[in-house]
Amino acid sequence: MAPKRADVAIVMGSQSDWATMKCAAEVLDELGVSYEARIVSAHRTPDRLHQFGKTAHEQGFKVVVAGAGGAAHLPGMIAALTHLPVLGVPVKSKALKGLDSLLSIVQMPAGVPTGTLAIGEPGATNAGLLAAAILALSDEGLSQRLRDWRAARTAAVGEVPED
Ligand code: RP5
Repeated sequence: MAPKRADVAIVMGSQSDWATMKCAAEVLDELGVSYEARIVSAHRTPDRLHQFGKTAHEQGFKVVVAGAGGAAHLPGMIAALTHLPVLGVPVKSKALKGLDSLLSIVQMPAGVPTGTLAIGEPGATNAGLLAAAILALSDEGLSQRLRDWRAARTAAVGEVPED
C-alpha cells in the first residue's frame, strides 16, 4: 500500500516565500497536522504548477495553503485546477508591501473560490489554523487539540498590563 501523504500542501512561489510560509508550517507542527512544503512558481515553473494542481487530490492532500508575492497568481491558478480548498497567503512584496499580492489573490471571479488571508506572517499562521480547522471537522482528536491551542492563547492574556 502506498504511504499516506500529508493532509496539507504548503506551496509557495519562491524560496524567498518560505520565511513567511513557515509560519503556517509551525502552527501545523504545534497541532500535529501533517504537511508537505513545495516550491511551485506559477510563472517560472508553470508545468510544475499544472502537475501539482491536477494531482493534488489524488496525492492525498485535503487542503492547500498557497503563498506568493507580487503578481500572485499561484493560489488562484491552483484553485482553478483542483476542487480542494485553497487558502491563499499574500506574501509581502518589496515594491508594494504585499498590497499587490493581496489584490492578486482576493478578487477571484465567482466559481473558483480562493480563500484569502492577511498579508505576510499573520496570514500564513492563520492559513495553517484554518487548514487545521477544516481538517478538524472530521478529526475529533485534532478538534480537541485546536480547542486546547485556542484556550491556551486565551489563558495567556493578562487582565492588567505589566511594566
Ligand atoms: C513571486 O515573486 C514569489 O512568490 C515571491 O514572493 C516573489 C519574489 O520571488 P523571488 O524573486 O524572491 O524568487 O513569484
